Amino acid sequence: MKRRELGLSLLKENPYQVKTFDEYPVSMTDEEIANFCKQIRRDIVISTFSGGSGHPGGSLSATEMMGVLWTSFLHHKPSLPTWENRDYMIYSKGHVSPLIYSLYAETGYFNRELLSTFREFGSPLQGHPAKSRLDCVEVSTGSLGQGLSVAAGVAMGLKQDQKNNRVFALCGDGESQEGQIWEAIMSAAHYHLDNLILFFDYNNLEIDGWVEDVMGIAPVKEKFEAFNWHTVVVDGHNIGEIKNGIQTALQNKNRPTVIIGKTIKGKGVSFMENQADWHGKAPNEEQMTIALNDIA
Ligand SMILES: Cc1ncc(C[n+]2csc(CCOP(=O)(O)OP(=O)(O)O)c2C)c(N)n1
Repeated sequence: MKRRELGLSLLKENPYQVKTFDEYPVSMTDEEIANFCKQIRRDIVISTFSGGSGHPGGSLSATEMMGVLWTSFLHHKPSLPTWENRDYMIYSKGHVSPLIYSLYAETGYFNRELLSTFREFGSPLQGHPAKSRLDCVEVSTGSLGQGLSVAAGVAMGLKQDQKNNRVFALCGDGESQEGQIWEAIMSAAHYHLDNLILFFDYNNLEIDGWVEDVMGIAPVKEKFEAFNWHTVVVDGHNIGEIKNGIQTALQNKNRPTVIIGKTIKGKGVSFMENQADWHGKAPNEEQMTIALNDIA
């Protein structure tokens, strides 16, 4: 209980002056996006602290890729999650719910203070995003390997209906050890789904350690190319590179695009960086204080 109260009092603050808008995308400078991402990191740390559990590592690694997308490219309306002109964002690695909920909060789907109920019994903010609890969740995910197939199916349906909405997805490098991911990659290319853009969070770590030790996946770019995907490699923490990467992906025709983001698990929090141990663990109060200082 004490954790939730402390979390709530911290969430009442808005140190990076994040503003919300009626409709996205909006035009933001790289500095404004960087501040948005700092607020996202802060929320990830505070919500996992409040809940006493959760997945900070892979949430922090994907922060810039999602921060750029959500502010500057994704068409969405926080007051109307089912807006017919929205782009679809599907989190194949659904365990990064601290990141997902923070993106909703910081763009105005709900009040940031709700993040203090993360993983509380009865809260809409369950450990993995559940459409039955929260209508802005596009697809319930958490069982690794499935989300990309859903994204490919949505992209195919939009094409058949001759609609211009785009579909974005996020998957993890450890997640790509699931065979279903490669079935989705194969079918997305076969059906020429150029309205599908996948962010591949290449942080090199999974739950049990280094991806290459558990089950090697390299060379990732070459494998996607062999499956006939358009590939873009970016520094997944560099806002300018991510912007360029998305722009390139949006101009691409006839093939799906993967944006391979070279990232650091736990990015921005000194003691979490590159530590598999911080895959699915909450900070205590002392660790949270250090983390918030690191982010600032
Ligand atoms: C089908 C399935 N098996 C196992 C898990 C448990 N699990 C949750 S996260 C994770 C590791 C994922 O690694 P990665 O995709 O690299 O995620 P990231 O490092 O980006 O957080 C595992 C095995 C799961 N959620 N679903």
